Amino acid sequence: MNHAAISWWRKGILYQIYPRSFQDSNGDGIGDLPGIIHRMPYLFDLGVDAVWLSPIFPSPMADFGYDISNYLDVDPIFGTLDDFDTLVAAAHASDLKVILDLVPNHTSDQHPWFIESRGSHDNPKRDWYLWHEPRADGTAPNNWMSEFGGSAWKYDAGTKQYYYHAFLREQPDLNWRNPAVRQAIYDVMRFWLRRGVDGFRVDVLWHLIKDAEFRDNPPNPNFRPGRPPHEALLPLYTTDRPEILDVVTEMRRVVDEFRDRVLIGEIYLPVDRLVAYYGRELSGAHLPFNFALLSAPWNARAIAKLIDDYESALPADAWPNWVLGNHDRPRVASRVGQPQARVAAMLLLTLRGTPYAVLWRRNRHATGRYCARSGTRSVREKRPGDRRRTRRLPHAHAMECRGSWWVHHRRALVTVVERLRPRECGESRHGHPFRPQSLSRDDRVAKGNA
Ligand SMILES: [Ca+2]
Repeated sequence: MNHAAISWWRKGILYQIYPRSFQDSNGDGIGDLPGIIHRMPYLFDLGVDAVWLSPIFPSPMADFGYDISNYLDVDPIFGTLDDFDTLVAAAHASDLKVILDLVPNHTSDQHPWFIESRGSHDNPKRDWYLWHEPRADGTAPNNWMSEFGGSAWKYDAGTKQYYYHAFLREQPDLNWRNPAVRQAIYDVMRFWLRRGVDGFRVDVLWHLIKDAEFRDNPPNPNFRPGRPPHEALLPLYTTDRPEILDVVTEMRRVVDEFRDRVLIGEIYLPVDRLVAYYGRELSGAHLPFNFALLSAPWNARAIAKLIDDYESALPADAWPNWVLGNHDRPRVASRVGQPQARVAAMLLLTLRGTPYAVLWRRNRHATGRYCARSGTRSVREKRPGDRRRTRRLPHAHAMECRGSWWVHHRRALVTVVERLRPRECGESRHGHPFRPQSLSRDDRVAKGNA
């Protein structure tokens, strides 16, 4: 392989910034774009190749910025468009790429599009969202459930119809079957691409298209009590509909209107379905997130099978990727223990493909499973099953590392494990040299059970 020719997103290291918590510049206690600009030398010093900014757009913050009320501006708490332009210029001056979060599945209920849409049945924007008549008894149109618990339908007394929201009721889903909606979001993408952004991480990409007939989702025979309530149903008619692949292809075309940009998809699906998002002849996402490691049983045989299955399922020439953790999930060390977390880092960085790892900064408020400020846990306790309230950790930020097979792994290992691990683990940088540990104990257990 000619490593000089491969794309930056295959060989680079990407650093995820949670702007709210990264660096405050004006003393209001909230991180902002000037703060990120101020910390550019730190990013250069880390040696990362790209930064991914979690949402910076105007938002009522019902879901920490994943409820957007204006796609074409910067929320005043983060700064201004001028600040953003300065950030991109400063980054590019040092060959650092900038990736934005794109949230196309839903807007805020305060977005002008939705305010218009809910105004009347004949408003031109009415069909931009998913409105439906109640059933004869006045109840919700079907059994679809919000990922945050309860019905996914919210009754609007003004127009006597329900609207669909896969997440919070303050996040009405856009109607991606409407061509005008597609063009509007594609124009949003172009707006930021023209400003110089190097790509997008697309939020809940597999959610965009819902069943045209609004059929009930079937019960999940494997549902276990204690799991989030929406898992009682299989999301057959609410996610991963066949038409989504046309949308992904269209998004890729928009990205390809500009040189050397990347399209990354957030997609939680089994491997066999996930790989479809690379698109026909790789016309889809460059990198559909492979989250399989997040839920894999932590033993060598299971992981080996997972790797084999994924590699076998990949389309020809598709570039693999592996996610060991992200901002939505508990720390890997909380799941497998600190010693195995180091094994996991070694595994991640030596697998073929682009690795993603979140290294939560050590926080003295961390408790139990979550390395986050103390408030996070109490939010979770207040809203059982409300995953996103917990997932958006306002005071934590994450390191994602990316590297291409072989050439950059050593660099990634040095950067991630040696430089950041001591802060992550709260250990002396010099007191605990990196010592990989084998999976043999789990392997023995597996053999013993065989
Ligand atoms: Ca601030």
